[in-house]
Amino acid sequence: MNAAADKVTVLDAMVIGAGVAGMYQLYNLRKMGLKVRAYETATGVGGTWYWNRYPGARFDSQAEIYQYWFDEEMYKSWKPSERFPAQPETEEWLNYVADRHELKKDIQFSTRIKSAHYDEETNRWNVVTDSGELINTQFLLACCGMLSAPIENRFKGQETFQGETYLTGKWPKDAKSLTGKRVAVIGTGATGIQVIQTIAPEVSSMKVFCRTPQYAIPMKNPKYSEQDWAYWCERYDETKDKVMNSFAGFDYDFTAKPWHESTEEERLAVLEKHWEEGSLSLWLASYSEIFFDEDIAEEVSEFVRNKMRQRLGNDEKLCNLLIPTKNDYTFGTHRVPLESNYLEVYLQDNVEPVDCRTTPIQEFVPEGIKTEDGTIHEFDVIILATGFDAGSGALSRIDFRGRDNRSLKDQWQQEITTAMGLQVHGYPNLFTTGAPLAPSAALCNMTTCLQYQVDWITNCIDFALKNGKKTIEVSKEVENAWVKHHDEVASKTLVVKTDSWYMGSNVEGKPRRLLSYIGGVGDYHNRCDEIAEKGYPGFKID
Ligand code: NA7
Repeated sequence: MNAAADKVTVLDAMVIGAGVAGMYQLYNLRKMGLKVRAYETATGVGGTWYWNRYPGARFDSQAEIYQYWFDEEMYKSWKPSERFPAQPETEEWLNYVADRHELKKDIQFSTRIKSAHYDEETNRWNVVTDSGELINTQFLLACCGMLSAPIENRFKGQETFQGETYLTGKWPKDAKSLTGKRVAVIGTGATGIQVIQTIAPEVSSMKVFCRTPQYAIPMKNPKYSEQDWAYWCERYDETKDKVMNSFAGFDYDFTAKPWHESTEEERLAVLEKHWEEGSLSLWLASYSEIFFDEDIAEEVSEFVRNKMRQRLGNDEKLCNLLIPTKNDYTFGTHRVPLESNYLEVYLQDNVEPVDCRTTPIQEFVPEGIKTEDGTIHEFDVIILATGFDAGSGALSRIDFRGRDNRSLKDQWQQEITTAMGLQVHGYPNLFTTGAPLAPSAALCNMTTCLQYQVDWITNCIDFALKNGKKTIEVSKEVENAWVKHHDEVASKTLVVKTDSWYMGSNVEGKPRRLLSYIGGVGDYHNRCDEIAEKGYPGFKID
């Protein structure tokens, strides 16, 4: 036992993570009067918005809804500069939230949690940090993030490359300037697209290693004036209500007349209206049929493809490389990225796409990247925008042991299950946010779903404590019923037929299951509310 381990910090509740969810969880539990502390690996608050400081990082939810709803004055006093603010502003905002509510004094930074073991004798959790510090807590709140475990070692020989390698999800604060550099970007997901469009004007040359193409939608990102923000402040209650009840936690929802009841002109008008909107509404508020009906999905896909073809000047080679076909997947079954002049980048002289479908990356070499055709592509900098072990990844990095010493990581290597993404049977008093099988990332505006989950968890703990109880554990029956319902809803959609991180297919060996609940945020809230209103049937509260 080292010196740090001599002392045990005893808590009522411990929060892991100080991102959007962890900060709010800390706030809530502290307000309840519990002795609570949060632990965070980073040196500051922000979670996603701390780590993803890559060029061009910004959210795809509008500023008026990427918000907390527990402090109206705070909403009104923070004035976003534009509709989709970039990472620095969002990190600043989360610091503003933390400072306004004096959260930092209860957050221990620069600390990674290594293990958390449940003690069945005392009904408490014993947690160990990377410095060997011990924490003993009754409740454990894992707010570890949905997309916070970047995949770091995708390629053979990565360490041999002699230039700079940057991982988007761990972009260093002191990253060197890319101006005048020969740069490679691997990955054209939502992240890669933001990087590519942002750095294209400054690098001397850029090769983009493209594999699966994306249906790209142009973002409209006007600056927000005082008057613009005053408009949203007047609609505070209305907007809050809308986000909590819509399909995807946004302030827009599917309201168009059903596809089959509409004329061709009407459909086109709806699609054009959403296209002009310049947000994710084309995906999450035009025709819900795109999630279920292959023919409709194909027609909407063709609408998007046509727009993309025009932007690429109908260049056959670029169109073939950058526009998804029906054989790839249809629009909306994969995370839809919002972008700004992303496609136009490929028309620049200093940008060259490399087709990873015909010439996959073989390995990294000291000079750069070797593709399977034997070509060595030389670079000064390689940027990895290669994604995350989503949902289960961040939680599996911690050695969680529940009753009977069961391991969450081992369980999830076999099958990923949760009850509403909030608890897992066998792990009493452990609650999770942003976990598999809850609505998440783009199928839910993250601030909406995380706040709801935190509120639900807080109320559940409050219920137990007010009734003089010490432990809360979801039954296997409730968990099984949720998984069954989740799968039934998911199986009706085209999303489960498409490979992407939504299905865990970007991580070798990961069990396949849709990681986000797709029954709709409003529906999820109704189901979870009902459980709470009925006194948590199926939860063992002792
Ligand atoms: P994504 O969406 O998982 O994208 C990762 C990208 O990396 C994607 O284009 C992958 O191509 C590509 N990739 C991964 N491995 C390789 C290899 N070996 N060769 C070539 N290309 C590769 O991650 P993001 O970070 O962009 O987005 C994740 C979420 O974060 C996003 O949806 C937002 O919600 C925020 P593939 O598709 O596998 O062919």
